[in-house]
Amino acid sequence: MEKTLGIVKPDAVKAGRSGKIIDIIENAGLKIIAMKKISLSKEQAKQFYEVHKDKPFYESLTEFMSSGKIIVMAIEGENAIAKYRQIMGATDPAKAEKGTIRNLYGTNIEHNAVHGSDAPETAKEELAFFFSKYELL
Ligand code: IDP
Ligand code: MG
Repeated sequence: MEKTLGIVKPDAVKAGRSGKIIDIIENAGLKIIAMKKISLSKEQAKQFYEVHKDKPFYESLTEFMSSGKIIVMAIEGENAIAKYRQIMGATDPAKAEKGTIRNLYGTNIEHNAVHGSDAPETAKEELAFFFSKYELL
């Protein structure tokens, strides 16, 4: 069993797509073991995406991620990290496979509806960023 962090980003929350997205996650056989709807300050968004601090899109990405409510989810299942990345689709919705979350609900490479951790180490760090160990039981 593996855990990963998923986020419904502000674009998809604003567009009223969170229910559809949760449906896709559950239909893939993944379990949401913790979930909350929150707002990030600009500072928190910068901290969360610190790995991208030297990228040209860092400023705009962190502005976007702090622009409205997000839904953070702890997702659990067998190979949850890879499985959830697969149902999210490619970073750029235009390149995301048909039927993936980003293909269905993403707008562009930045406003791409969802986030997902990319490896066991980052999943652990990202889950701890939003959830206490008791919330993850
Ligand atoms: P990922 O979300 O598929 O793991 P990353 O490369 O980790 O993709 O990028 C993090 C987030 O930064 C993306 O989900 C997207 O919102 C944004 N992003 C990535 N590349 C670009 C870009 O070239 N322009 C604008 N935003 C980008
Ligand atoms: Mg990433």
